[in-house]
Amino acid sequence: GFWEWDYSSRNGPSTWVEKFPMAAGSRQSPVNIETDRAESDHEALSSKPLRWKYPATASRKLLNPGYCWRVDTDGEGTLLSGGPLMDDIYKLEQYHCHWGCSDSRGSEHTVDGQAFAGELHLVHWNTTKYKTFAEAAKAPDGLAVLGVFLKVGKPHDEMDKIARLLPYVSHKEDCIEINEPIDPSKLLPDDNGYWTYLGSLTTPPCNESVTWILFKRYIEVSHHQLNIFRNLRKFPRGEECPCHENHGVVINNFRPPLPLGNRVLRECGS
Ligand code: SG7
Ligand code: ZN
Repeated sequence: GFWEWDYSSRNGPSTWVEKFPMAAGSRQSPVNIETDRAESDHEALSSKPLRWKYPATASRKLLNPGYCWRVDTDGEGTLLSGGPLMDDIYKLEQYHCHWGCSDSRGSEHTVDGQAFAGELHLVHWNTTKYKTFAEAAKAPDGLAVLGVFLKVGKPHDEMDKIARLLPYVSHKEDCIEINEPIDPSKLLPDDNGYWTYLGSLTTPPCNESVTWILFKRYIEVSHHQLNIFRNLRKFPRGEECPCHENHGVVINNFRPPLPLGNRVLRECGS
């Protein structure tokens, strides 16, 4: 069949560049956050605090695209602005997650070389400057992704709403409508200190269109909740598992860090 990118040894991150030349660019994500190197340019970032609004009713569908779980929103009433985004208004398009095979790996970004058990991404697009998500995804200031690190600890109530629905989208291409509201703001840490830098989508086509905003504080999810993520299948319902790797479950769906190069890493708050 057609070549499809994934996270396997065969079609994984090191091979993406063959079909997606952007993956070899100098503004790629994720990166390792060297906390010592972060510039705390207080005025520029804190003069406009980061603010967001996410009505729980905006979370519409839960899907398994075969390489993560994803919640698609209708964007209605959602907003992200301030901080590195200045006065531009971004809307929430979707949120999804990356995780490992064990609790010691799974995040895409690392902090001083340390990986977390997972990383939640809230993907937004700039509605001030662009007309559609697709148009924004091609522009250098088109997208903004909020990243939240996941650490294993106590179960997370809001994440549990997702975990309890995942068995209904166990196979690739499965999709259900969300009826019980899921509030993405409840998936964010209490403190809003963050690191920010200019980067890319972490999956093909690896567009260099993302302003990354990574919360310094992690949230806790339970080992059991992560195991539910690890039970998703990479292949469609009714199909035989085509892959001999890991019995076709979605694990280690993270891209390893790439060089920050001469990009600036900024921080705001603690
Ligand atoms: C996940 O990460 C998916 C992708 C997403 C990609 O694989 O959520 O979204 C879709 C529509 O499948 O790609 C264009 C896009 O949002 C990369 O997003 S990320 O950089 O935040 N990890
Ligand atoms: Zn992501």
